Amino acid sequence: MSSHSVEDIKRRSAGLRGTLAASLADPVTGALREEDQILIKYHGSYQQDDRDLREERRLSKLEPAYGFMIRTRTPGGVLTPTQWLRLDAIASTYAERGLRLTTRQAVQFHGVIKRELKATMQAINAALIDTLAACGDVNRNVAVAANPLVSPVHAMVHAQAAALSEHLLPNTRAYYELWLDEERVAGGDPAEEPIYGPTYLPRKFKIGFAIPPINDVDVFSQDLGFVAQLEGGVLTGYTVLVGGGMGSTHGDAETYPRLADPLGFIRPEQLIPVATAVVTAQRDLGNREVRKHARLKYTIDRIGLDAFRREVEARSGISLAPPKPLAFEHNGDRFGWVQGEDGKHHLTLRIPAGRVQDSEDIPWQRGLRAVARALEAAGEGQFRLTPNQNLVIAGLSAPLREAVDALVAGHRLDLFRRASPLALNALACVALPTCGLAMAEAERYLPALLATLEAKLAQHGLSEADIHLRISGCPNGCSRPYLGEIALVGKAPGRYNLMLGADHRGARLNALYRENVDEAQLLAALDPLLADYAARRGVGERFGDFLVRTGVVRPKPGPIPLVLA
Ligand code: SRM
Ligand code: SF4
Repeated sequence: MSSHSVEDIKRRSAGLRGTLAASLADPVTGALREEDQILIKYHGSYQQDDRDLREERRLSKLEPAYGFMIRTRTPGGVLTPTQWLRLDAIASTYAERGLRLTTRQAVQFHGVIKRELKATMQAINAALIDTLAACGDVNRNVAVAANPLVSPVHAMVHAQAAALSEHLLPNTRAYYELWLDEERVAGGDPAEEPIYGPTYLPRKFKIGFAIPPINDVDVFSQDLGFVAQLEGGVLTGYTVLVGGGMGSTHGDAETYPRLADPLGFIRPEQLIPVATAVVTAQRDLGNREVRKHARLKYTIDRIGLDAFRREVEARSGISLAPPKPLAFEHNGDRFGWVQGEDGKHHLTLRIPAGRVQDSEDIPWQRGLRAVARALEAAGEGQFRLTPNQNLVIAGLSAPLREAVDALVAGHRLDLFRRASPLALNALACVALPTCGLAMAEAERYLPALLATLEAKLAQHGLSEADIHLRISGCPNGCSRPYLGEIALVGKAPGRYNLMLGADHRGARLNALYRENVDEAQLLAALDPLLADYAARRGVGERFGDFLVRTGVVRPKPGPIPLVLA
């Protein structure tokens, strides 16, 4: 849909209401009216159809098998055990394929049918979780480092991130009227949208908080990133980054992944005014003519970083101090038990592609239900979703740790003890059958791809090599593939662009190495590179760094000079 149409739909929507109520009530179809398909995103849901069934249904002259994806707004991915149990029950009652933990610390449900959407939304809200602004041209779920080691700082940063998430919510009551039966105030909304205005943002907007030395949120990929600065364990402020983003379009050089640039340094109490200034600057300066060029990264490339900084300073009335050096050691998650600074125990579990669904091998959903019940009964602990589709069982006393350990082992949830480093760190987006934009498989292909690549690594004596693999079903980049040392970006069924050479800190983008390869061509391309890596790598040298040092790929330099570690 063109920018103009989307802008018009937003403007005419009466605060994101449109004709959603009528669309939902229409019993003749499982779909919504076209305009309402746009508006429902702001309520945290997407209309999709099962692509596996498309052709069969077309031939049978049936409408597509429509189903809705629902995404939670869960800043920093923090859930109580009771909330987890509620979401688990919702997945079993209304959705298909269990719960899906996302790359932005949300839970997604897939395949909810239209006539059960409202009941599902109500059940989510009854768990004190909402889905407002989880999708659409607004600020999305705020991502926060999940690193359990630094729990006191995590709690502070998480509280600020949650406050920012609330602050940036749309003001409209449409969500509460439509899903929770709130009475509409005569004459419309009591308040306008002071932050967003009548047409919201030109495009989606993403905020992430990192706590060094771990860059688990891939902070350079966010529109707006905050890197916590700690002195003696105390939060002294944030280095602000702007203009990251992953999405691109095949064959269109004017769209590209981009890493965020450092804008300046702020004190903790300056967070909300500065974030608001960045959001409103993008609201007013972002491209509303061409949606493909509407993200903040293009605004910054168009007007320049200095001009953008001046804009933010003028709007916030705050002069930004120079950015601090950023000391990241790695991105991704670290698995297994750790004892945090608070003395509590935390367990990071590997959940392949974030899919919490019982399989023949591992009863993920049943096992995590048992863990949540144990936490709930003990009255302690949290579930924390990570930005890499994994799960931290956080904040346990020693006795509860023992009980959880037994449950985890009993249900075989301790995949992190058995999986290869390659498998532990791999990310795959959802792709088929639900994603309407997928050009190739990702999540469903991941197990077979891992087995093939693990065999290839073993041939070269590289089974223990910690190589970051990411796969996306299209160039939109939902698994942040341009930050993978090896990445596959879907082009067509069974075919991918092979990208190589990102680093381990999320601070260097990879580069295109081979276009449109199938699996055989992929293995043929990787084979000599892996042989060379096995023979000539330096001590501790990562695969991505090796490929850059040896000139196999020449990625554009990122904001690396700032990264000290
Ligand atoms: Fe995404 C669109 C799934 C994180 C960039 N993304 C979609 C849609 C909604 C497809 C659509 O528009 O019809 C996908 C739904 C698939 C499904 O069936 O569930 C989808 N994105 C996801 C998730 C579930 C991937 C996952 O496997 O975990 C992630 C949900 C995040 C969340 O909880 O909010 C998800 N998407 C991302 C990320 C990574 C991140 O945010 O850290 C990116 C890259 C960062 C960025 O935004 O630049 C990302 N998604 C996109 C884009 C490209 C945006 C662009 O600037 O070009 C699209 C397409 C679009 O917006 O037009 C997209
Ligand atoms: Fe869909 Fe593409 Fe995102 Fe994968 S990267 S979930 S295929 S939009």
